[in-house]
Amino acid sequence: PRVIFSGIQPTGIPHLGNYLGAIQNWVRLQNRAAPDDTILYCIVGYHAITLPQDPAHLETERLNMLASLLACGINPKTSLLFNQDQVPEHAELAWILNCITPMGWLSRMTTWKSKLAVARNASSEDEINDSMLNLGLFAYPVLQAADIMIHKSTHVPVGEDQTQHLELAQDIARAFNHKYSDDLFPTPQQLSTPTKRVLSLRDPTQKMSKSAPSDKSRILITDDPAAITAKIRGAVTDSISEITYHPERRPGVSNLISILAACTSEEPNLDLGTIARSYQGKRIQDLKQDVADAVIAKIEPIRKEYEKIRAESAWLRDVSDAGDTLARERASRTMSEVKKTVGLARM
Ligand code: AQP
Repeated sequence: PRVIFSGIQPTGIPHLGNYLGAIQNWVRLQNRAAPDDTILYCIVGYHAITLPQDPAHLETERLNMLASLLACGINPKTSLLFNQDQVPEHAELAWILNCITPMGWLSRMTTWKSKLAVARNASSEDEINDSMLNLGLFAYPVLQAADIMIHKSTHVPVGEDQTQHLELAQDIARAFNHKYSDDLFPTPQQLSTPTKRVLSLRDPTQKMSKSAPSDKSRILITDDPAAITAKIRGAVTDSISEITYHPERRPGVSNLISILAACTSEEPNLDLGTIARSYQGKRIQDLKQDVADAVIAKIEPIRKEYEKIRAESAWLRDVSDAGDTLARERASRTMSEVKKTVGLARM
């Protein structure tokens, strides 16, 4: 039987990239699961605090994320939906994994390298601006590995941008098994979505992201039709009037075509060049109008559901308490095995 696991940071309302790249697939997996599959989805507060967060704001964002996942179709009766930060075993296993993970493996992570580059640029001298980097940020992928491993997960649905972290989790699981015990942890497999990385609407060389400074760079699952239309109309493209699909040369237009395909079809091998050709003789405004309509059709039911669910605070807390309790029971069973394996069992 499969153990399907994934997580998301409570760093803002999910955007179209989070939805098309991850959450939509989580819902599909949940709805098509075999009776003996276990499905776990969590909100990873411990990851969120690797960057500065205002405590009151973080509390709100955690509830917003819970409401968002439920609005997108995660069913707490079939999926174990919980808060990673309420299951201390995640952090406890991360510590043990820290002790077997070479620093070189973490230095190679592109997410770390880009954070390092930003810190270097922010510094007046050729030194690193130390205050922008912390140990948690460096060890972020180890905590991810612990999240996956503490539940003995076999399958991890994440966006294409997470492949390197998932490969690291596989290496860490293998390293633990090799050092201590041959079969305690399964090697987790990535389950990718057919959707390409969704790019920022303001800077199509970057991915769409919750924490990018401009609100106009992302479409949120809570945006109303007018906001969606305005953001798509304002999407940065290029000066060529023809519509063609060229992700490298024309990332802005190609991103719009890819969003259109993802919102209108479930076909994984759709030829995006064919879609582009169907716009021959048309203007970029025509494409943008179709993209806006397709995104609205996808997002509007979710937005309405979110408004309803977010008002039910008592129910949200019940869902969260029930999930946290079950996840903790599960995680503590693995933790006992791990502590025994490494020589830290109860005396
Ligand atoms: N632009 C994207 N396109 C496709 N998939 C994406 N994901 C994120 N951005 C895109 C997928 O969303 C899931 C949850 O991501 P996360 O919240 O854990 O962290 P992240 O990848 O760092 O996402 P953000 O939106 O960029 O958040 P911030 O700005 O807080 O760092 C993952 O499965 C990811 O693949």
